Amino acid sequence: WYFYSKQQDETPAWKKVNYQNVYKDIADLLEDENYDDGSYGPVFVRLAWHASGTYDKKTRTGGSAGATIRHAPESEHGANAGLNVARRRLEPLKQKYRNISYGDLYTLAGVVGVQELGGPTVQWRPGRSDKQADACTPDGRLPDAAQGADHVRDIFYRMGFDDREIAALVGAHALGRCHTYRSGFDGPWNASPTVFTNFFYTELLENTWVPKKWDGPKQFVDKPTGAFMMLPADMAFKTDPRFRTYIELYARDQDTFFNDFSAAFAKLLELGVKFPEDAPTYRFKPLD
Ligand code: HIF
Repeated sequence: WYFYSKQQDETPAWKKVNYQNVYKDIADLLEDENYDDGSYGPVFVRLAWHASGTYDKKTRTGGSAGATIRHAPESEHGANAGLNVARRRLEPLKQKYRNISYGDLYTLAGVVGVQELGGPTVQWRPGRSDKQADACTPDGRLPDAAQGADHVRDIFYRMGFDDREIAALVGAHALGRCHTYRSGFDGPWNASPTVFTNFFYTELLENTWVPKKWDGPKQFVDKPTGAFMMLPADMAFKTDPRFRTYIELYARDQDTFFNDFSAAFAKLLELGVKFPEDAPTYRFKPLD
């Protein structure tokens, strides 16, 4: 058996994956004219964030390392409603690249979503190793959209972010939309939900937002058209004076937003991950 074990391949699984190829294959999965606004990019970004945003810096639990978001009960937490759609879309790539971990696949899908929809490049490292269901985090670690600035701070400070980083992250709500059958909320934040822009900030500041008249949960719509929405938690960035300083900055300076978002999103995807020492940092080129 000594002989046999000597001949075993000792290369760790994460080193056997060509991540540039995975990037390209994820990018090829984005477009689908029959899905939502035509792209899986936004829901991939949400998957990457919800896989990572369970991190608690005090207990050093949660985060993307174990990809516990794919297991019940975490997969069934209310905040994660609808993310099975994103995981199912990515599953063929897990089969194709057997050596990639789910944690790496889900976070890389978030990078692809941001970059291929026109956002900044986001540094990314491989080497997360998956955990089983017993490592699932308790419910309640992701933000409740019905609440305000104090709650948003509680949640993101727990992960280790400061006000500027939180304000930079929230710009991702330029992407995608709310679905009544997932969160109960309804509608996109702006007119181009499949393009990464600083429109979250410009729309938030420039529009008059009024409570939507409906039977659903409290949310806001823009006054002239009613076509766009804000969550109560989004509105907190306009009313809270310390958040508002950064909202104004990112509304007038898209480059600063892109730089700050890139750094904060990369940090989010790495929360709680112990990378192998020789894990390289990638900066993938967006495809043409
Ligand atoms: Fe979201 N977010 N998010 N979010 N989110 C939703 C959708 C998206 C919050 C709540 C919601 C972030 C922070 C917060 C994206 C990305 C990010 C929805 C609607 C809710 C309710 C889900 C649905 O019905 O499909 C709250 C309360 C947050 C704290 C402020 C991050 C910064 C903005 C961290 C982030 O990156 C994306 C993308 C979507 C769109 C998903 C889609 O399917 O289109």
